[in-house]
Amino acid sequence: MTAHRGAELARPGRCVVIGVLNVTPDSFSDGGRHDTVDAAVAHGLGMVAAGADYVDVGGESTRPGADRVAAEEELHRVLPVVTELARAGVSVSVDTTRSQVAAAALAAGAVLVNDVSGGLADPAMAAVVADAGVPWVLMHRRGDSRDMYAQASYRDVVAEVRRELCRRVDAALAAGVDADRVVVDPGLGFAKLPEHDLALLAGLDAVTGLGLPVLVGASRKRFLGAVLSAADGRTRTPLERDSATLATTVLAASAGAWGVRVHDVAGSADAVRVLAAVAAAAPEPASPTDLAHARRPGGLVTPVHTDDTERWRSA
Ligand code: PMM
Repeated sequence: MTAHRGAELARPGRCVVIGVLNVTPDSFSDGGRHDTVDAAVAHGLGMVAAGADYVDVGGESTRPGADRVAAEEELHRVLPVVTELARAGVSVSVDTTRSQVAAAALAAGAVLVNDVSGGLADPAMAAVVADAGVPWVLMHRRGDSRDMYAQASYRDVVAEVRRELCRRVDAALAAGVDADRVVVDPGLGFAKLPEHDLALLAGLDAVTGLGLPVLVGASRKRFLGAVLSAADGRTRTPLERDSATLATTVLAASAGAWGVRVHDVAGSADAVRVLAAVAAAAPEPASPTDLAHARRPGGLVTPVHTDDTERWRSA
């Protein structure tokens, strides 16, 4: 069973950056790059030095068409890396849909469970997360990596993803998971075509409007390659999509996302810190004196941000 210790969700006062560490031979972007424990741990530590708040360790590829790996193999890939990083003081997230893997990773020191199935793949996952008292990322998807594009059909992708995420949250809360520890993720690229990913980014307000922390995982994904395809049809390789990813980090953080999950940590870590500094330099809301001046004979008060347009409109 997992240790009863609990962990709070990181809230550093800016968008959180989660570094991706896939210890798989075949993930679409970084598969096969960290094929020894030492190499994976070194990469994880490097991401923390570059500004990552969490390192997300995954041992099963979610690449479209990928077959599932056995639980024993997933454990074998993930556990030594989680153990070493946690021992080094890193906040480790485990990217798994299996309760058995989550429980073992939490016992080895992981502090967050990132579940791309939103709890659907393993009915025992909710109890493991509730028992451990750790944050749980519930990501939206339909089907699994073998068949997800068959279900990439939406009339209104933003509304449907929002509704389906709500169901996953309801199920998590009903299973005893603490509402303060639930994060939702629209699941870019999972049972989504490029136009769906773009619509979800454009409609992120509808997801943040749920009032829960939102994680966005756009890093190096196919839709960015599609946007940037050259006139001759050549699309960027995943490794050529980091500056495009940075644009999505700025967009997500500006829309109020709790966090972004990225491969190139340095760029996103810098970007979210700059955004936070700019936000901190924004003018204070109007003082009570300003509000008194803005009071209208009819008893109406202009909005707290008494900008000229608002004054003009209500004059
Ligand atoms: N994407 C991937 C894997 N895990 N987890 C969350 N919460 N959100 C994502 O968008 C997400 C994820 C696939 O990307 P990868 O193969 O580069 O890890």
